[in-house]
Amino acid sequence: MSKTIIVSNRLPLQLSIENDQVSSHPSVGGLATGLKSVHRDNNGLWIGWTGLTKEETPDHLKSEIQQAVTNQQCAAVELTQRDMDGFYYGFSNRTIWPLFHYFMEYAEFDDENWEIYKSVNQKFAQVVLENLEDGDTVWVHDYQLMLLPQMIKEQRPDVSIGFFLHIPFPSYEVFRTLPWREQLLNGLLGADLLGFHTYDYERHFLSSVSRILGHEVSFNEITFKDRLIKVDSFPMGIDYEKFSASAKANYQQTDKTQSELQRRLDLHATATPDAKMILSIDRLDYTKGIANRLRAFEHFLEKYPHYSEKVRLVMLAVPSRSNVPQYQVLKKEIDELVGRINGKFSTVSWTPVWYFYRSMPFENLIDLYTSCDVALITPIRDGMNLVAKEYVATRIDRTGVLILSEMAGAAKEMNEALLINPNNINLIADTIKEALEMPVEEQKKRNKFMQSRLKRYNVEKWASDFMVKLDAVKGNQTVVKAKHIN
Ligand code: ADQ
Repeated sequence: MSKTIIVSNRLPLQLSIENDQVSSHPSVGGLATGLKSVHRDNNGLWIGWTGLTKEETPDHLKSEIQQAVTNQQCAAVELTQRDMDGFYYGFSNRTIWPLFHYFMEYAEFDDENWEIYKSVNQKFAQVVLENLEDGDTVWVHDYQLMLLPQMIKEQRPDVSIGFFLHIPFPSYEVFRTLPWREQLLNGLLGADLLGFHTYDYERHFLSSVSRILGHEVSFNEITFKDRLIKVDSFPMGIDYEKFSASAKANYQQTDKTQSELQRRLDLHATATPDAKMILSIDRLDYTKGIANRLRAFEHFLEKYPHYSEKVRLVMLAVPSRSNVPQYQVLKKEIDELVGRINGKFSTVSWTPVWYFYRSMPFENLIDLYTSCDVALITPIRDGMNLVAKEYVATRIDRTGVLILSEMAGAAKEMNEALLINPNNINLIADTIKEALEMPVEEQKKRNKFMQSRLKRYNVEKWASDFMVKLDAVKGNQTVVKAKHIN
């Protein structure tokens, strides 16, 4: 029986070693949820890294770890600390990530990291090839594995390969600055179907293929040797049912079962009944525009002083890539901005910014989504941004206002949000005021449209659309080949 092999940098499980015991939990992230049906239904296999380096894995626990991985229908790629430094923290997150998000000044061009990136992609290819059987389909994910499609195709031209990029693909003018631009494009062209979140990213990719490699490119097809490669956009959705059902349950909770966070949020609402809460949630990343968001909130408090004690920014930042220098600088900048705003505007009974620097369990995330009147999401660049979608999905009574950066892929599908340019501090400040004062009827009207779209194009539909298209490409290629032979 043929199967689908999913390949991503991290496996959809969380492994930990405590008191010499291995424990493993399935991960609850968006990708894991979205691909659940592909993974489970088709006798699937998921290949990736466990999260533990070779050095962190004691020899006597190796077989136990192996068992935990196999139990979840997964296969592990073993990576050393050097691999992680050069491939993940190095080439992926100091070269590709900044460049593809238009932070060109942050992009490092380091030959050694590039060599490690290649060799780690080769390690992934090795594990894929060991597990491949005739008729299998391979779906590769994201910017860490851009060379993998070609590495597999060279060994197994018969296999159908899909690739999805979760971050933006930058314009040709930015992409062309990369010293290894040809190699990366050739790596990607090993795939039969390439998926992006938006039509713009798709166009940027096609333009780079045509101008850098000189291949023939039409509307959404590339002709390369005797192969026809399809390129398309598949905007990723969320697990709508999970978010809306959890929000419903949250409304029905009694005091006893409430989380500590929810009690504090309720206390805030009771103590200051006409005060509003604005929510900000992201990984602490320079692409997310967190510093500009704080500056805009500060400007809002200065420009509209009658909002003193009447509004609070609840800001959750999840620690991320904290050994990359730019992330450390950003952390310091955010700490200082929060301190400055709270120092300047706080009163005895009011602190304008509540700042949490940590990850939170899912229930707390729902507490925040359901309690806040406005979500302020202002990335400088973002492939999609699922937080924006999750916020709208949890608004059971359809109240709530989403302020969203036009630089997030999600803005393409969420026209009813208040769209802003994340670099325009004055505009964001005015939009915060507009959001706080938006009539309830208008809030409901806007959210109704967005909710029905999110419900239809949920993450399962995203995954199944991709798989259906990949199957169709395979069918087309067979027809094209047959024509060549005739
Ligand atoms: P990310 O940059 O990680 O993803 P995003 O799409 O917003 O950004 O996804 C973050 C996820 O983490 C959300 O599902 C959210 O619920 C969760 N999360 C956020 N804060 C949390 C917290 N404090 N505790 C627990 N969970 C938290 C990349 C791209 C995006 C693209 C996605 C999917 O950068 O642009 O949308 O992949 O393709």
